[in-house]
Parts: sequence; C-alpha cells; structure tokens
Amino acid sequence: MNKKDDKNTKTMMDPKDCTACDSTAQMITKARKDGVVLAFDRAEDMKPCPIGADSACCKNCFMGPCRLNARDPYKKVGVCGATIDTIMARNFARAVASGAAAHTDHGMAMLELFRDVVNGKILDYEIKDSFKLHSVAKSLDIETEGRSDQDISTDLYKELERTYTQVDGEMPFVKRVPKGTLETWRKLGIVPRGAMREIMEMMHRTHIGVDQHYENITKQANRTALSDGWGGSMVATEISDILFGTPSPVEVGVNMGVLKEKMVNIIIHGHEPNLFESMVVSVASPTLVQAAKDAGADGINLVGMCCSGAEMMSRHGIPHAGNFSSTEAILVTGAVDTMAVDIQCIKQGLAEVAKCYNTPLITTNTRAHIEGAVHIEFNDHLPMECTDEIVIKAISRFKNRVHPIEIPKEVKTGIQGFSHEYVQYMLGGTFRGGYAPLNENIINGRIRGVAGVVGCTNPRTKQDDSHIQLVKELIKNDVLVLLTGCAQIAIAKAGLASPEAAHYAGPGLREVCETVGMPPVLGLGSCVDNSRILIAASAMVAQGGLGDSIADLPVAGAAPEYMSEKAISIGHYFVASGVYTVFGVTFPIVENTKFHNLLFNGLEEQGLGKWGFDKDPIEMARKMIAHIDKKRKELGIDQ
Ligand code: CUV
Ligand code: SF4
Repeated sequence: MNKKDDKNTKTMMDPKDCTACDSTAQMITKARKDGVVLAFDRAEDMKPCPIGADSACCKNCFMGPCRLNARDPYKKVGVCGATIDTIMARNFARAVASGAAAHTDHGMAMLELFRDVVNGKILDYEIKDSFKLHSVAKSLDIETEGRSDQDISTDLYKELERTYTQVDGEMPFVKRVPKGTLETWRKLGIVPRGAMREIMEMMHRTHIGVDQHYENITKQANRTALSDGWGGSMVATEISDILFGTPSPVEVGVNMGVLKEKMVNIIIHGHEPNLFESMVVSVASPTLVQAAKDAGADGINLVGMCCSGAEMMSRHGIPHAGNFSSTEAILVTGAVDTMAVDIQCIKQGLAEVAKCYNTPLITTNTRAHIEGAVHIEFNDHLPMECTDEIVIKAISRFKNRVHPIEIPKEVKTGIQGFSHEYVQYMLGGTFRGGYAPLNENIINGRIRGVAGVVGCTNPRTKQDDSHIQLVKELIKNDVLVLLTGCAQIAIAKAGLASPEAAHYAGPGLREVCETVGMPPVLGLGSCVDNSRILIAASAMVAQGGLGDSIADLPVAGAAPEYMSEKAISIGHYFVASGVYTVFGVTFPIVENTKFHNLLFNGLEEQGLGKWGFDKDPIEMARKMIAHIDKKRKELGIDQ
C-alpha cells in the first residue's frame, strides 16, 4: 500500500527541490529507488482543500460542514448564521487551544515527575540543578534562605500546580512578566488564570452558538496562548532544567552522518526528556554494551531527532540526526536499529517506512500509540524496564540487519545549549556603568535587535531553505538570532551554529560575536524552550534602557516553515506578549476580513504585538528588520 504506483512516478519533485538538506535529498532518492513513499511524496499527492486552507470552512456542528467562499467572504454565512470572521476566529482559537494543550500536558507530566521525585516515590531521577531550583523558587517569591532543597521543592511544586488547576487569579509565572506588559494584559482582561480553565473555556466558547464575536473569541485565544507560554511551556522548561540540568554551551554534531554503520543505532524522537534521559543510562549499561558487542557491533550509538533531541543536544551534547521532515527519510538509511518515540510530531507514516526497513518503531507513551508500532510503555517509576527493552530490540535488529546500509556523510558541528541564564551571563550579568552588555550593544547599535526564529519544517515548502535564507539575512543586518526546535536544527545543519559563522554577520554583530566567542545564532532547545525567549525578553526589559514592556523591545519572531497547531499557539503567545511574529508557508485566514485586520493590526493597537505573513524569507526578514527599526526609533536609539 505504501509502495508508489507508477502513475505517480512521472510527477515526482526533484529531491533537491524538496529539501535544502543534502542527507535528506539523498534518502528521498534512495526511498524512490526502494519503492518507499515519504511525506514529501504524499504532500504532492494530497492537494490541500482551498476552502479549508483559508479557514473558510466550519465543522463545529452537524448542520454543516459549512463552506464559505474566500473570494467573496461576506456573501454567505453558515447554517447557524456564523460569519467568515466568526468561523476563522473559532478555527484559529481551536488551533491555539490544541497547541496550548499539547505544551501544557507535557509540562504537567514534568511537574508530576518532579512531585514524585521530591516525595521519594520516584528514585531513578533526582534534582540535578539545585542552583536553578533556588532561582526559580526565588522568582516566585518562595523563601529559599536556609531551607533544604526538599522543602523548597515541595513549595515550588504546590505553587506551580496552580499553573494548571487554578480557577481564578493570575498564574504563578505571571510574576515574571514585565510591568508594562502586565498592565496591558490586566486592562484587557487576558491575564491567564489556570491552563485547564483557559483551554476548557476556549473549547466551550468555540462550540456552536456560544461566542460569536471574533474580537471576544480572540480575547480568550490571547489568554489561552499566554497560559501556554507563561504556563505550560515555561513549567516544562524550568522543571526539566531542575531535574536534568540547565544547558550550557556544548559542541555537537548534527545531521544524518551521526549514525554509525558499525554501531547499534538508536533514535529517540519526541518531546518529553525523561524517556531520553533514561535511554542515556540504558545505553551506558555494561551488560547491554557487552550484548551489543557480542552481536558484532562496536557499541551503541544514541542520537536524537526533533524536540527531545534538541533538548538532549542542548543539555548533554547528544548528537542530533535531523528535524521533522527527516524522520521518515532517516529510516531509509537502513542503519536505524530502533526508533523510539513518545509524544507530538510523530508521523504515523513512520510505521510503514519502518516496516520497509525492518526497523522496530516503538511507542512509549500512554497518550500516543501507533497502529503497527510496538508499544512498550514508559513508566517514570520503573523507567529502565522500557529503555532497556528498547536497547535489546535494537541489538537484535542489528544482528539481523538485512538491508544494505547507506548513511549520508554530512555532519556539521556547532555550539548549542544557550539557556536564557547563559545568554544573560554571556551578554548581561554585570552592569557596566549604564546598562547590561546586551542592552548596551543594542542601544549603541552594534546589535540592531533580536529575532526568535522557531518552528517546524513542512513538506509543503523546501525543507530548511526558508530558515537558512531568513537567518542569513537577519544576521547580515546585525540582528542576533535565537533559535529553537526544528529551526535550530535546520540552522545547525547549514553550519551557522559555529563561531566561524560570524563572518556571515554584519560588522556590529560580528564584533560582538568575536569578542564573546559565540556564534551569531543561539540555539535554546525545544519548542517548550521558547519560554526561554520570553524570559530573556523580560530580562532585557528589566535591565533597563529599552522601555517597560516587551512590546517596546526591538525584537521580532518568525516561524517560516511551521506546520503544527503548537506553532500557532507559540506564535500567538508571542503576539499577545508584545512581539511582531511572522509566519511562512501558509496562514489560515482570508485577507481583507475583520478578523485578519484584528490579528495583523488591531492587536498592536491594543498594546500587544501583531501577526505577519510572508512566503518569501527575504521579504520576511525585511519586515522583521523594519519592525525592529521602528521600535529603535520609538526608543530614540536610531542614531
Ligand atoms: Ni516541538 S512542533 S515539528 S518537533 S518545531 Fe519541530 Fe518541535 Fe514543530 Fe514539532
Ligand atoms: Fe455551520 Fe454554524 Fe455548524 Fe459551523 S457551527 S458547521 S457554521 S452551522
């Protein structure tokens, strides 16, 4: 079924047009030779519905689905009378709710793990970063002086649980929001209460016959998205740092060349770091290493993909094999002895491709099973039962390898692991007379501004290409770039994460990079680690000289190749936090409508940020730089 039929062969896109990643292109070619279909080919085969692409379709009740005409959006309404603005706002808000739910549920799983580590029910993990524990506790006004880690942790757990369960009041991390930003939120009534409440209310309000004013729907979408950025995601990041260590710069190799022909190759792909952390322990077990050697291997090679891969790369320097669009392609090497996954961004198509190469695909999370995959449940209380089993499956597949191996050679080394603490330490920390060095460098114009480039890759556009073009254009114009997720991997594969890449930067940024010895792009980790960008932005406001709200900062955000609802939630929490955020590929909206005008202008008039859209990465950079320059002018630092 997965084999391509002949009629498709003629129309197939050149692999070089599918991706800017040579390894992935090589594997697309091999897959076609092997008769294996990948997402790139399915994307060609699957024409998006134009009405759905514009978000002009509603299926929120069973009087519909109702399809409106994007060319004449106000001509028709749904059976219930819903207008194009109501329909688009509801669809958008539900994407925010789903994305926020994903990050929030991930954060909650981390918090539960933390709780059981603290109360002694889980013994396989521990608090690795007591310094971070203290700093997070202090940021929430929890007393730390003279208290044990145990006591501080107990209080921190209780406090952070409110992120989820609180029904009224303000979420704990709202304490970190700059004064000006918080005032705007309070005035607008969008300070998030508790994530469960915000997501529940969002789902309720988008049900047929409830909230039918696009402005009011968007107001709750703001609140829901903020409960992700300053709630679920931030909890996931901070708790993971406390349990597993705060990242600091580390040199690491990225791309498919990190696979080793003579070793047992295991890929972990997903989002929650606990599975991966335990895998690190399992692959170091002398018994299992011996078993691998007995099977004829030189050893066990553990590598990551996607977001948990990005986290492990940042925290521990574990090699990273590629981003979202490469997860099926890498199986085509024949060298993957097991791929184990947990949650989010795991294509169901992996099961079929894995079968073609005899690679066990193992699901591990109770929330995410895949038909055709082997499910070995991961249990925080007995983690090694699952991870040892994964290694055993991999060794046995190594022993019985039947497919010829073809591993692309590309590996690029660069520096990863820039936590917000490290960015501050490197570019901030001590005040020199006036402002901290990052702010000083922005004020004196060496650094024109800061851009966050984040998000997925998407087979509807050439993989990595927009990320690379956008980032090169930004750094050339002295914009310091912060990266997370699949964007970070795209840029690492392009060799831009090494300090030598400073020669792509404009003269001001290059000087800063050379002085500090840093690359012109700073990789912060996974999608939930976008919360690090929020914290860094808050620190910039706190250090002075750049206004009193995030909306005042000369910063901008982009997700040029996004595909997930999580990306919509992330984009929207940046917008609601005051950041101009530009997306590429496609935007689920009809232009020249009231809802479009609200997202792209109206929110900024309310004192928040605003959305932008451009398919062309250079145009996108131009828009971001123009916004940065506008903010510089408003701050009076546009000399
Ligand atoms: Ni959470 S959400 S494709 S793995 S960045 Fe990568 Fe990242 Fe998008 Fe998914
Ligand atoms: Fe149609 Fe209204 Fe039902 Fe949507 S909610 S499907 S617009 S009738």
